[in-house]
Amino acid sequence: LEQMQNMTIDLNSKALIEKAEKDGVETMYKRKLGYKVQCGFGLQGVCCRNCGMGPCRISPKTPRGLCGADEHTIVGRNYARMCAGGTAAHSDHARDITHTLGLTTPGGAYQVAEPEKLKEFAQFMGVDPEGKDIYELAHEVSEVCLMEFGKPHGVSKLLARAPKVRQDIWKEYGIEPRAIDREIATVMHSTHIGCCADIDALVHMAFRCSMADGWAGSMIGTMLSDILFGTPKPVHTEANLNVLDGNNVNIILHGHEPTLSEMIVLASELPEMQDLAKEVGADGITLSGICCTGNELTMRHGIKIAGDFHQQELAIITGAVEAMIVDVQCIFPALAEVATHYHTKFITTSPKAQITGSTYMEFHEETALEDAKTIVREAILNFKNRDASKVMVPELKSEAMVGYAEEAIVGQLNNVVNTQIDDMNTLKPLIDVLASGVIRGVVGVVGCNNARTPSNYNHLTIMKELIKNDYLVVTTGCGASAAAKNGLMLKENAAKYAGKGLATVCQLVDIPPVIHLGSCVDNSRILNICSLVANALDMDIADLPVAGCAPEWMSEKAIAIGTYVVGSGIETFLGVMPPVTGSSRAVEILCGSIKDKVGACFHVNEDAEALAQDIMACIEAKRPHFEELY
Ligand code: NFS
Repeated sequence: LEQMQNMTIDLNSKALIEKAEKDGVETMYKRKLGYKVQCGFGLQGVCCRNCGMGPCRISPKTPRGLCGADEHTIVGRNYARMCAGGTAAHSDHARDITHTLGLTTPGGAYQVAEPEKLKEFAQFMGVDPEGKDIYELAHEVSEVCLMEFGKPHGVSKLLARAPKVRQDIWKEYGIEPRAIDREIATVMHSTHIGCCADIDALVHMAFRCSMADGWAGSMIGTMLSDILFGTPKPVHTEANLNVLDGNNVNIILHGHEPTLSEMIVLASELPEMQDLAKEVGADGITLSGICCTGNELTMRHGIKIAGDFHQQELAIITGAVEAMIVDVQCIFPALAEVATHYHTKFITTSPKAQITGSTYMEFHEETALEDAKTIVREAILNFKNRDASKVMVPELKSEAMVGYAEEAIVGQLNNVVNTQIDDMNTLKPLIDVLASGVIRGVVGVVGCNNARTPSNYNHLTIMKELIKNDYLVVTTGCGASAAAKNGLMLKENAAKYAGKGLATVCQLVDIPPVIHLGSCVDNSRILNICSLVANALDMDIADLPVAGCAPEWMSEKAIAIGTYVVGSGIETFLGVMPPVTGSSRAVEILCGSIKDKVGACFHVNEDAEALAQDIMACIEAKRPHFEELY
């Protein structure tokens, strides 16, 4: 038990791991015990399963696969395929959002929440909004964005948001992504048996594909989500499993796409559903979120964050959850088994993520609200099956301020006293505090939980160290949940955790020292902010005192993100080694020479304290150049 409890630093999680043991329920923590030794070939990325002659594994005795592929080729192919997998996930999510924009109708389930943002974006995408009805325009923009997935000619239109110098760098290295689907298909083709066998070319392809994630798929996903559901604004919330309410029907939304979760929110607020909840003996309905759906909902509605990736099983183990509703990505198939020990309905909704043992209630955007009502009703009616003797809602939760979109950050910074601001959208305050060194730099600390490190440990260690030393932290994904659960997203805690400079800025500007920027798809907001600042200063993104960090990354999506962040000229620090160490050449390129091409590279250190120091040293080294340019 103690061994399992040591795999997380979250006290609620520790308590629930103990409960799981008592209840005889297997969790990830238990399974991890069984995986003492993980496959060394896999860890190094030198196992090739890309054809039926294999699997081939590179070792000193067998330095080549049956086709003759060496370790560099195998590692390069595996890495490129991870990038393709991640790009596919983010972009297919974005595709669904894009289709949904095409389904908007006045008064319908899906509407245009941000007409001005739509018009601006339409213009950017080459669609003239003049004289058009807003819904006509929405449908046209939807079509134009869908073309970004499969257009036969040209490169991503969204690259134009980046500074011109950056665009030139991409052109020069040849990583301007063409249609999103094409980049994914190209990687799958080139990594097929008997195709690309050159590590430089494989890395190049991995970068171009990942660029299609950051500078097309994810960016479209974020933009259109804002247009459909509203641009997030700072809002108060609470985080960690104590947000579950013992007297209410508890519905947890887990997964990624706001198209489903927004409808569940709408449905559960309907008087008929509230009445039904009372009829079954509950006080009301509590919605909460896990993973990125949780982030999207908390950003836009202040809906509480139940937990992060590593808490999904534990949430059910509280015994207080009527339904865990999921769509796509980061969903443990284990939830089906865990749910059998309690009354919880594990409801899958997407044809893309059906899971054996779940209750499958397919969700269609065309009949969104009706589908959502059916699902919510199912959850409410399950309340009577709750077994009080199995309920244990753990004690802890934290308050947090979340919901800082680009607009909110710029807007808040305009509150800085004593700066002459003539233009409401000026970035001057941010730039001033950065240039003067009051804030030393800005670091995006993002990404998953990984069972190779104690859950949340790397995130919190690094965030705390950074803010203590006056680095502003922005965060997304499960990193954001870690910060929210631990009080780092409260301005009131700035004095306690942040250095003097940052704490002062937090008070003046009314921001927390760690800023919630959204889901992982919303990492595109980071690209946007960097581009805005770089453009305003007539600099390249690589000139800015910023860095990216994924302390506990685990998914292919995270690898794609890391790769496009590096491609965007931002130094990127990983707290877990990706499976590339089997190729000295791959490591040399990714952690070194790629910098000659794109102005940044990866840095890996599995010691979180040391990684934080590495980040700060890297930014400090950038500062003189930045100050000089400024
Ligand atoms: Ni991001 Fe969202 Fe969490 Fe990792 Fe999964 S939820 S898209 S992949 S685990 S941060």
